[in-house]
Order: sequence, then C-alpha cells, then structure tokens
Amino acid sequence: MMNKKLMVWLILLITISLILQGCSSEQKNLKDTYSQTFRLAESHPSDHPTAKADVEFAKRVEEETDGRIKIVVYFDKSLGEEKDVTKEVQFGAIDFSRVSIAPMADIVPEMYVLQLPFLYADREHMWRVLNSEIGDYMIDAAAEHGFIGLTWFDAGARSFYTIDKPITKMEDLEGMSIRLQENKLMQDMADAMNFIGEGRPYGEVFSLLQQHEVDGAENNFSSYLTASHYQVAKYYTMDEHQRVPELIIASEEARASISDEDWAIIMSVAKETTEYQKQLWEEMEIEAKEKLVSEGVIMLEPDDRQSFVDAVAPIHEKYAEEYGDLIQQIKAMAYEN
Ligand code: BDP
Repeated sequence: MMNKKLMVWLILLITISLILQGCSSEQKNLKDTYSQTFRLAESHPSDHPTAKADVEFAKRVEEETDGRIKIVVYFDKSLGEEKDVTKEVQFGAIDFSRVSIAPMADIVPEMYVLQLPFLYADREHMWRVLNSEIGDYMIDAAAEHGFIGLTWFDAGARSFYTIDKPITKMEDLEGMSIRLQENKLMQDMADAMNFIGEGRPYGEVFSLLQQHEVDGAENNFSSYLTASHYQVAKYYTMDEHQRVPELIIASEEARASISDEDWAIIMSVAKETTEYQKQLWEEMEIEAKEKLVSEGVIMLEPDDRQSFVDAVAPIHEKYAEEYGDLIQQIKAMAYEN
C-alpha cells in the first residue's frame, strides 16, 4: 500500500501539472486570438487601382495570418502628404505605406536612377529591371535609410497635361510652369526641358490647376482621372516622359514587432499583390483613358518625341557621374535577350 505521505505528494503533483496544462492551453488560445493592427498610408482615393491593390494586400494578409495581422488602409492622404508620410515611416510613426519612389529619392539617392526621364523602352523593360538584382539593390539601399521595402507596384507612364496651351513640341513647354513631384531630379528635368518646375505636394495639385497657379502638371491616366485634374487641364500630351515605380514600405518598428513567421506570410502576399496590381493597373489605365476621352479630354501625341528624349540627355550624363554603371546596366536591359 502506498504510504499516506507519498499519496499527498502524488495528488499535489497531479494538481500542479493540471494547472500548468490549463495555463498553457489558455496561453495558446490567447495567441490564437491575439492580433496586431497596423496602418497603411495611401495618397490615392479608394477607386484608384493602386489603392484597390492595397486593400487586396491587407485582406489577404489578414486571411493568411488567420487574423493575427490586420492592416488598415488610410486612403486619400488622410495620414498626410506622401513626403511627410515617407519620413514618418522612416521614423516609425506610420507602419506601412504605398509610396511613389519620387519622395523617397532625396533620402535614398540611388532611387533617382530608376526614375530618370526616358530611361525605359517600355513597361516590360522597367519590370525586368525591378525584378532583377537592381531591384534588390534598391530595396537594400532603402533599408540603409530605415525603410523596409516589401514589393514594387506599377505606376504607368507620366505625361504632361495643360490648361490652356496644348503641348505638342518641345518648344511649347518653354517658360510654362508645371507642377512636379518633389525631388531634385524633377527640377533637373524642368531645367533640361526649359520649363518652370513647381515641386508641390500631390494634394495641392487640383487647386493649383483650378486657380491657374500653374499652367499644367504631369501624371499617369489613373491619377489624372481620380484626382480630377482632367476637369481643369484638358490637354493631355502622351509623351510618356517618365515611369516612376512605386513601393510598399514598412517601418523598422513594424517589422520588429511582427513574428518571423507572419513576416514571411506578409512578404509572400506582397509579392502576389504585385501581380494583382499590375493586372489591375493595365485594365484600369485603359478604362481611365476611355473615361477621360468621354469627359472631353483632348489626347495629343508629341510631334517629335525624340526631341523630348534628346532634351534630357544632360540629366542622364549628370547622374552617370555617380551611377554610370547602374544606368548602363539598366539601358542594356531594354530588350529581352
Ligand atoms: C501618382 C503617384 C502618387 C504620387 C503622385 C504625385 O501614384 O504616389 O503622389 O503621382 O504626382 O502617380 O505626387
């Protein structure tokens, strides 16, 4: 027969182990229901293709992490203008953002190279570059400045649009004031093309145009449409002077607070979202162009596109002083081998 003392010890041991078991399953339940919520800043309204892609990204992340990671998209610059948001991501005040790399470039100067005017032969060329080690190099460069780059988005081609005077020749631009994205390279472009570059936040463009404080601006079809710029600047010249890729970025703080397992899920969803965004972009650019024409926009072609290309040659030379190899490599990727 078991002695009494031993019996008491045994009961005690069983009770303790039951309590511990209870605790750990409680902990497990807690972990299952525990969720983290993050903010993603977007400067476009919710009907813009890129904003739609953000929503898809957030939805899929929540699904794939079984609700552990929730990303709430803040549309239409409600967390601020892109340049400010970019800095806030850098300092950890905003967790995620979808940004054009234009406002990043004054912080991550390597990024200037990816947005040189007339750099890419076409959309496929740009994507070959972004998907190559050059794209990874840019993501690494951004990381040096506190940005965690998740994936690239398409932003089509930027072209000029004006209020009164249509642009069909290089000389038409002379002396005009055109709103540009805010960075040093854009000013170089204005100088090389002989117009006055007004680097101003995106959110100001509509009223700048409406009050005729600038003669025009430049952007892709979807932004020109969804930001209503077409209502005041009806002449759209399809010169396609620039392709400025976009990125989903995260702050270091956000990254550090997410488990490796969930981060891997986020990264793989981000990559898949790029494919979704590209597809959506293609479809919505066509729809946007049709809508713009039906709204009375006058679509123009430059008479001599090559003269626009020639005008920016000095910019390529200037940036080649520092990034010559990179520019060469990009140009060599113009056509698939
Ligand atoms: C749009 C970009 C957006 C920029 C905007 C601009 O998608 O991120 O803020 O251009 O011109 O095409 O500032």
